[in-house]
Order: sequence, then C-alpha cells, then structure tokens
Amino acid sequence: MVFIGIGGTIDGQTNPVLSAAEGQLVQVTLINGEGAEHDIVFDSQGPAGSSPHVFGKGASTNIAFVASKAGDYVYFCSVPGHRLAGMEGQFLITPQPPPQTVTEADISHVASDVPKPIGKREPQTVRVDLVTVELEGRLAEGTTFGYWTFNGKVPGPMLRVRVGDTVEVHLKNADNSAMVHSVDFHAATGPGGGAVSTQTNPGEEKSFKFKALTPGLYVYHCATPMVAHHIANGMYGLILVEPEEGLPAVDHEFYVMQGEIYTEGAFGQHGSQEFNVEKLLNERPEYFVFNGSVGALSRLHPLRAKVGDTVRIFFGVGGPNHTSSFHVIGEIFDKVYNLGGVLSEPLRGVQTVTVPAGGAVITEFKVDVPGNYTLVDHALSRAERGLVGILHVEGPPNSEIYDGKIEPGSGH
Ligand SMILES: [Cu+2]
Repeated sequence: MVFIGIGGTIDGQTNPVLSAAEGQLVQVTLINGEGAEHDIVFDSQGPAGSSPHVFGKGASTNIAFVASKAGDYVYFCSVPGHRLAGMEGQFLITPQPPPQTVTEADISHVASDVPKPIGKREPQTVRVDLVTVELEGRLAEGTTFGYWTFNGKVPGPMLRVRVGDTVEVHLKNADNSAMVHSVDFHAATGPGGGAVSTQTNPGEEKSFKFKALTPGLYVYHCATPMVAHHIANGMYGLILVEPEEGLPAVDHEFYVMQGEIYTEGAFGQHGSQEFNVEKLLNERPEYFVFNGSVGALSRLHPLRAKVGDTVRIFFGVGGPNHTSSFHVIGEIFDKVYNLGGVLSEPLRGVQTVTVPAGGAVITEFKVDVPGNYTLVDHALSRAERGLVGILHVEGPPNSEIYDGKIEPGSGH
C-alpha cells in the first residue's frame, strides 16, 4: 500500500517527498485509488493536518493547513497497519527566507569624494567619462524618487583639471534610460557649453572637446529640454579648473551641492514619489537637499575633521531655481573665492555667502573647537525641508576661543 503523486513534479511518484515553506498554505487532495479505508495525516501539523477518512474507490477529500516550523516531518495513513504496510512519506518544511532587505540606492555623493589636487604640471588632454543613469533612489527615510544622474550620484562626479588643459568629454546615455540627456559645462567656451554636441539618445555616446581657458569652480549640468526638469532630477555637478600653481594645500576638501526636488507628494510623505512639473514651474520645491537627499550629509555621510584642520568646501548650486545663502553654523569663512572665481583675491572673514543657481563658491576655514557644525542655507525654512549637513569636528576643547557647552545644535 502506498501514496501515489498526481500532477506536477510528484506525478506518478510513490510516497513522494512533499515540501512547503514555513508559514505557507498547504492544500492536499486525497483520492482513494483502490476502495479500502484510508486517510492522510501530516505529522505535527495539528488537527488541520489530518484528513477525514475516505471510503470506497474514487472517494476524495481535501485538507488545507499552514506549514508549521521548519523541519523534517512525515505524512502517513493512520488506519491501523497501513503506515507499516508502506503508506508513509516525507514532508519537509523549509525555513522562510529572511525578509528581503529593501536597499534603496543611495544616490548621494559622499562629500569627501574629491579628486586629488593637480598642482604643478604642464597642460594636457584630460578624458572625462560621464554616464547618464536614471534610477530610483533614496530621497529621505522611507521615501524614494526617480533620479536622473551623472554616474549614478547626485551631484555627479567632481571633475578637476588645470587651466590650459583640453577636456575630452565622453557622454554615454545608459541603455535603459527613457530620456535624452546631455551636458553643458560652464567651464567651456562654445555653443551650449557642449550641450549642442552631446544630446544623446539612450544607449548612445557622444563626445566633444573644450579647452579650459579660465581657472575657477564651475557648474556642469544636463541641458536637454525641459532643462529645469533634468537639473531638478539631479543632473548637475562641479568642475574645478585649477590655476597654474593650484590652490593652497588644506587638510580636507569637500564637495557639496544644493538642489531642489519637486515631488507630487508633500514633504515627508513616504513611498515612491512622482515628479511634479507644476511645482517646478512655480519654483515651489517640496525638498531642498545637499548632495541629493535628505540627511545625505548628516545621517548618511557627515563631513569629518579634527581640531586645527583647515577645511575647503567646493560648494555649488544645481538648483535649478533657488539661490543659496550658504553658511556654516558656528564658523566664519576665513577665505571665500566669491562666485567660484580664483583670479580675484579671496574675500576674508565672511559669515554667509550668496551662491546663485548655476553658480559656485570656494570657502575655507580652520576648525578650532570640537563639536558639530551645521551646513545650511541661511534661508532657514529650507532646513525644515531637508537642507542640513553636519561637519563633525573631534579633538581637544580650546577654552580660550570658545568656553561653553560643546554639543550639536548649540546655535550660532
Ligand atoms: Cu538629462
């Protein structure tokens, strides 16, 4: 006497091995094939795991139960003698896979990811590879957004060349893109800063060359209509054109850009957020962000330095619309290369610096006292919409310079 599988992978098998995952609903149909009294009992599955008896050839019954804890069990016929006579098989319950960890793409560029200084060398040709990538990424805790990016990050890679260099730009638009993309370098002199040469269909690649004539810190961005939409979705970055002798050495260089995100849902709404064109045209973003997402430079990737270090921030505004009043709470900029220009002498001793949309600035300061220094746009309503970064400074206190409590949020 045996059980015989009907249908599926067990079809025709004698006492087939049956399996289920932990917590899965199991449904079994028992058909009486030869006319004697039978049943089927799934061991350790409780009353629901035992079928009624079936009498007479062709009689059938159904049972359903939820598979218990993972383990090796048996099923059998409980009519006396039948199990011994061969009506027994294996019932395996496999452990449930661990709950899938939802890993949202972190599209935020780490601020310390800055190319090394170039310093003294002769001008040369520098190849720059940009790939335009559209991807769903983390906008805030529990919130995602469909970003358009250069190289998968917001801002795109920071680029660094020397005045006189020829920059050979290769723009590839990823195969799975939906949109045409391009790039406009503010550091370039020529039609559209390259945008005319680089309108690139998905899966294609275009290139152009420009000579970096003037040193300074410049924005680059996608310039495919509607340009404001492409920028708002994350397509901007900075290129530093170093002067001949480079910039003075500092202990830390950071790369920070401010942007706006125009979502259908209100600020803080969870889930995947759609883009809203009306809010874009009205210049009413739901989110203001440093490096692409809420918390990018505080929770996720705070800036770090030690007491006594000199810090340089390459700061740009992708926008597309709002001017930034860039300020670091608790610090004074020792030097400001205003508007990103390095041909003029830097301003000295500045609290807050205005940075226009599509513009940049280089600020420098020395950190004298440990604690948390908050990067903001001093149009502070925007801090409530995500625009906050943290510079965390470690080291011994210096009561001569600052004598008081040293803790985050201690004002300015
Ligand atoms: Cu684009």
